[in-house]
Amino acid sequence: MNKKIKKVTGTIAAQASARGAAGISVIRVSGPQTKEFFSEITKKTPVDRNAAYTTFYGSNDKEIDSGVAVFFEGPKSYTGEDVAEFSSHGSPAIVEMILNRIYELGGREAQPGEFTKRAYLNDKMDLTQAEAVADLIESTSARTAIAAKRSLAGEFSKKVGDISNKVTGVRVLVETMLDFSDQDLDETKHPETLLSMLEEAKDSFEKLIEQTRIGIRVRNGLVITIMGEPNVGKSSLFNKICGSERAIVSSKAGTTRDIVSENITIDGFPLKVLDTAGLRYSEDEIEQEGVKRALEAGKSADMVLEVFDAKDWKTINRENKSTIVLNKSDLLEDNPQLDEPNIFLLSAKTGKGVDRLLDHIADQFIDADSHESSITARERHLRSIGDAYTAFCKAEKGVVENEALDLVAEELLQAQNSLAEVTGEFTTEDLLGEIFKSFCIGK
Ligand SMILES: Nc1nc2c(ncn2[C@@H]2O[C@H](COP(=O)(O)OP(=O)(O)OP(=O)(O)O)[C@@H](O)[C@H]2O)c(=O)[nH]1
Ligand SMILES: [Mg+2]
Repeated sequence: MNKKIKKVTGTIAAQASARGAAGISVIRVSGPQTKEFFSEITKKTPVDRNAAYTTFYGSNDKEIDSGVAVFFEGPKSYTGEDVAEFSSHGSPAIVEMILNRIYELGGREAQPGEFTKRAYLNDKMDLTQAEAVADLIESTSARTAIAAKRSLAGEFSKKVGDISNKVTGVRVLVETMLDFSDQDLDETKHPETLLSMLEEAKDSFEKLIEQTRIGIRVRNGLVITIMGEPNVGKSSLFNKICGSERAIVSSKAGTTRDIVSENITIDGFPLKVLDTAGLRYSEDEIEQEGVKRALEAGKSADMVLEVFDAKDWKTINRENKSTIVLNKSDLLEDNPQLDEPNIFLLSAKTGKGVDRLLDHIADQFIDADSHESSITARERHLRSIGDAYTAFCKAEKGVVENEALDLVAEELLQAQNSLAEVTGEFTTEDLLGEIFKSFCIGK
């Protein structure tokens, strides 16, 4: 495993702004021929970090448009290479003409995320920061955007780096203890010191795992699945929560078949809400499949809202149910006595009581919010940190149980390597391909 797998070659170009008609479109160029392309297209000599108002020239020196051209001399640029940005009028036709001129001059179309991949390969950022670029672009809520910005600024990498340093410290001590007998070691290199260092590193590991879990939630959003028997008003509640008539509502039991999903935000946090088919036995194959999907969606949800008709409130089995919604409260004649905090009596029809449920959902984010330093993270990070932690715990057990220190050192090295996967110090071409393919072109 080696970070610098392959240096990328060629000068790449792509539209960096969104496609379609716009006030302004930005075309970005990066690579060794950038200066040459800049001079050909603007008929001006590129000056580092200077914004020049200029004419853009196409093939045969034909004028295409006028706009602003900026040149960033490498390595002080986004990608670490020479970079140019042409801001033209936002017509897709103009963008196409400028790009065609660049291709004619020997440039090629950038692959998805290739600018950021170059930034990573040229040590302008590590892998978690590169991923944070995508998180930031894709963020649909203010909280996610702020957390992604923190990861981009290197806060996540720093947390990983701090633990890696602690593991290195432990490893160095273990290696020293391997090489020298107890008598030759001063008191800073004794087993008690080793144990306290292990304990400190373990604490940091556990904190990081928790922060990473929260980071994944902040990035992906909470998934809330609405479940219950047919006709209890699941789709009505779904529509109320989402503020739209997205799901079909009808008095016929078994209306919803497939999963209906909607992304919303509550207090600036992203949520994905799923409406599901009513749970019942059915001979109908399509309905059976719908029920199967509903059960699967329930298993993978962060939170399940179990909906019932409020008239049945006395007979509901409350065991093992996290959030119970008693719907159709508007049809009740007498008010049930309910004081459990996880039971919500409401009417999806009138909206009464829905706010209390939304507050309860928002409370699930308190953890994430209380983390001033919340970052965005991915499952991939949690897997590698988890692997590192497992190896680290084996090392700790080895020390406590007086196992051979060379085995302990081996586990610590394994822990370090797994941590290095997070920031991309060690990585594989496959992983890079996987990460950057989800980027948009031009980033
Ligand atoms: N009075 C009253 N009627 C409601 C309320 N919520 C839903 N309904 C009615 O109950 C019926 C079923 O509503 P849906 O939202 O389609 O129920 P569902 O649980 O999604 O049903 P399936 O998709 O068949 O599983 C419809 O006629 C709704 O108008 C409520 O709070 N009060
Ligand atoms: Mg429904």
